[in-house]
Amino acid sequence: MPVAEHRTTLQEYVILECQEKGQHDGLDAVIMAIADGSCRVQQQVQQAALADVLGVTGETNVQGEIVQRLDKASSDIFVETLSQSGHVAAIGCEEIEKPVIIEGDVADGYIVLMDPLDGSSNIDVAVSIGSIFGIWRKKPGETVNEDSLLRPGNEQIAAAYVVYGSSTVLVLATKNNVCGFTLDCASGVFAVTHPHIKIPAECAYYSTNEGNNKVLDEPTKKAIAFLRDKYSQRYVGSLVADFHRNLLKGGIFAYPADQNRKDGRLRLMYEANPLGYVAEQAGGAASTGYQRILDIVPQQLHQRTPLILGNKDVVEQTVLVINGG
Ligand code: P6P
Repeated sequence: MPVAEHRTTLQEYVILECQEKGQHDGLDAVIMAIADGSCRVQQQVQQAALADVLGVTGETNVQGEIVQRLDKASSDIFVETLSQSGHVAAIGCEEIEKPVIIEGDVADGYIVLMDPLDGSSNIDVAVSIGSIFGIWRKKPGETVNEDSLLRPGNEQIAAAYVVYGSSTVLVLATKNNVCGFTLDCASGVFAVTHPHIKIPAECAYYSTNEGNNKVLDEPTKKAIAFLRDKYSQRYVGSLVADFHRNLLKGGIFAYPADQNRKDGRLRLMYEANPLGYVAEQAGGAASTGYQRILDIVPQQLHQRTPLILGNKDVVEQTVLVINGG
């Protein structure tokens, strides 16, 4: 019986990564809090109807969207694990209107912006969903308040997402390094399965809601037509699932602004910024169609943005078409 090879665990990886990067003390505790929370969320997602966690809470969130019971449960789980990590000073969350300020002096803490469960419209039909996290370092000596969370994406020191699909995969990005870990559900341990992720040079797919085509402005319609002519369409309707496939196989995701959504649909702080960071560290790009996502100076915690995300050259070509090139 061959001895199973030892796969580096997420815990081992983050400790080494923090040592190599330096000045990332406590980041390993934050990442493990995300991992621990995602194990608990995964159990609920997999149980779903059996555990009577489907359906809606009857509330609407700050976005004005109907809150799925799993949205609320996931938000509560990650707020708990991150708060208990001992290294998180504040949390911004899609499901919570105001920032969660962690009491006590988390001197060298981190600020985490999260979408605890993205794609919740897919929960009831057993389609892949995900969790998204952007991580900023608290400014030294800063007393954290609401404005502390309004940091541009180019100041992130790490970002991560978890996709709850046919397997549960956590992808962690730090400077120049993107690595994927798969959850062993029996042990609750994430082990390395996708080391040194770089988005493939060849773009294979484009992901967009073609149903919105009728409400796009003309330059954006031309950009989508450009993509349609060159690539195969794949659209799950779950940002994390669409992005994860494009990151591994080569592709571009586009949710531009339209007549009904002047600022786009997706959120800057806890969707576009974290995934834009992952994309850039894997050799890709993220744009609004007019500027780099990570350069946006945020004005509000829940502000939205148009998003074009994936292969760097295809993002650049798409931006060129949108701008009349
Ligand atoms: P549409 C899911 O609700 C979500 O926020 C993203 O995960 C996804 O990319 C997008 O909305 C899908 O939006 O308008 O195509 O249903």
